[in-house]
Amino acid sequence: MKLIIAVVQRQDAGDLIEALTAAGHRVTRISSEGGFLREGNVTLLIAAEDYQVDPILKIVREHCYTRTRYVSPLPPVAESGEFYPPTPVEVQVGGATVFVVRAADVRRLTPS
Ligand code: 2BA
Repeated sequence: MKLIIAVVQRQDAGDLIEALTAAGHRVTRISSEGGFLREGNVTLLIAAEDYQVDPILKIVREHCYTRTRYVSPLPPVAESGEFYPPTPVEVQVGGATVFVVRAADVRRLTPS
């Protein structure tokens, strides 16, 4: 059994979750934020049997797109009176960052 942790862009999350649930997978959506861009993204938790991992990754690949973002880096330390307009740096974000980790067990607990 595996736990798939997928960090995806918010714009892709809705369609991806729909496709995963339509294929019979259980998904938990967590709102998250990337440490580099400090922008909201979405982290999905998907517990799956080993044989389901490749089909799940295929669905993730099909629904997550690469997008270009521009980041303004901090300007260098300037002498007083000098002005350095920050030059935006191009960054490619996505498709998805995926961690596949071994899960010992998945239990759904109900009151006995
Ligand atoms: P962020 O940390 O906001 O990163 C957004 C994008 O910025 C990254 O896209 C990457 O292209 C770039 N980037 C990140 N750190 C950088 C750095 N130190 N120098 C230059 N460029 C950098 P992705 O690689 O597609 O990552 C998208 C999001 O996935 C990340 O958002 C973060 O939330 C998550 N992520 C990526 N790699 C991770 C890792 N090793 N561990 C945990 N989360 C990760």
